[in-house]
Amino acid sequence: MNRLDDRTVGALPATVTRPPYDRQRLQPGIVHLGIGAFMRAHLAAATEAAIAAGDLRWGIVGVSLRQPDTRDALQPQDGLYTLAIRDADAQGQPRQRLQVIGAVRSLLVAPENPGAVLDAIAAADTRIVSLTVTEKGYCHDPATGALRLDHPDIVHDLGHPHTPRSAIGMLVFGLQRRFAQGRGPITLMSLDNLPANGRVLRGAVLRFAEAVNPALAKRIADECRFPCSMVDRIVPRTTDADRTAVSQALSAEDRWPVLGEPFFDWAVEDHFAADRPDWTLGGARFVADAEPFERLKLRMVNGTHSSLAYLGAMAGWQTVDQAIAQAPLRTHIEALMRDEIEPTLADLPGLDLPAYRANLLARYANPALAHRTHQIAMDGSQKLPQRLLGTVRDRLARGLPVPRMALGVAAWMHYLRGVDEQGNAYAIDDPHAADLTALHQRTLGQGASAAAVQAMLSYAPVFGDLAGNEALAAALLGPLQSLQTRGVQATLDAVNRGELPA
Ligand code: CS2
Repeated sequence: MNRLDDRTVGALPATVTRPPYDRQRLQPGIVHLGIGAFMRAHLAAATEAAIAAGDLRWGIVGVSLRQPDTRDALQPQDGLYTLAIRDADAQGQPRQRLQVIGAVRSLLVAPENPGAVLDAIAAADTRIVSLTVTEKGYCHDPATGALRLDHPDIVHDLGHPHTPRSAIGMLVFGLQRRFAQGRGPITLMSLDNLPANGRVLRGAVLRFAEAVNPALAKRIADECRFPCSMVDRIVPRTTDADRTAVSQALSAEDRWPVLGEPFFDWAVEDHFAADRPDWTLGGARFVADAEPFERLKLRMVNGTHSSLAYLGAMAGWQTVDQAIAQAPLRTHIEALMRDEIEPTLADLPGLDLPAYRANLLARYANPALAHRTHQIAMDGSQKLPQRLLGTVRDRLARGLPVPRMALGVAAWMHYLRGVDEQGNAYAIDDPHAADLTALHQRTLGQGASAAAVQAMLSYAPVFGDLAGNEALAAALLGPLQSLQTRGVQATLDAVNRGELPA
């Protein structure tokens, strides 16, 4: 089978959408740090639409921060890859729509050549540096959002201006190079699932720059822009079976296609230092303030996703569609949104919350994605604060009960025991895994008790000022005891019957 590349792309089956422009004329305009599956199914797809409409100034320089595997797969394909949009037809049969994306113009692997990344940030053509580096890539304290100057990567980077390894170090030393070369202003755009992601990025960059040189920090603050945005598309990890299925459908080998749902949303603040692509052509919306959109998405989508993932993974429900097909879990997730999350959301003009909720349940039921609950369960320490604990704080401050929110938090704590209800062991994939599993063993591992719950709540990087909170501790104890003794299914039934009030 031929490999997908610039030569073979013209011969693909007519049903496959491909770049309708001359890729030789594509100029670089965006440097993207963290060229994983999510970015390739989201930012690159929206940028492709702008390029396809004739604006050839927005080719993407994709940077991998750790592994060479994306570059190794895509470079021999001239940067081309397939986006497979998957859902089910009217009969419930899985189907896919294939599009070959041409927006990725070149690929870099930061550890092999950090200087090339700094040069790309400094390059005259670059007007936007975007990031999908996951929550932990910001090297911040998840509970407060502040950059940790004691983070090992940050400590390393402050001493190695030519060979930084964190995204924050690369940005600051890249900008230093850019200013030294007299290049124009630039936008730094986070696309990660963090509240006020632009402000978190700005805070981290400025704090690092301050430590390098206060004048550099001032210049960045004056000249760079950091728009916040809300991004939404479910993108499961690509499996070897997906590689084979997509390659067969193309009749050409694609070593790294990405999969996504049809749903796409991106609300981005129109706050750029220089120009930007017209991403509305790919389904984006430019907004004045992304915060209400972020809060809606982080709490409704990611908050319920994480709750579902911990409960599902413990019960042995391997994928999101399998989990949401369990009636007690579906009842719980729907009521969690309606009764506990939605009352904490501000009114968004034109937003129909019941319709949003119903659509989200339908997205979870998509049988063609096979999105694994353990994948979503990873990095819980980085995710819980903005996904679950913000809602918990808001409700507790208003004296409102949190029985269903507490079940999600309890499920995360319970998940730390590292073995599901069928007795299958799994690794805790989390930057704080060592601390958290040790804490779990000393506390909840000895049986759920009021003291054990308080000890878990005093884990400051996750819970911050919630340590010692009596109302939350009380709400967690019942679900934890029930999860430990009766399991997920019976606990869901009890919560759905209102038997575990909090
Ligand atoms: C998921 C998200 O992996 C996870 O933690 O909750 O990646 C989720 O699929 C996206 O944010 C949806 O937009």
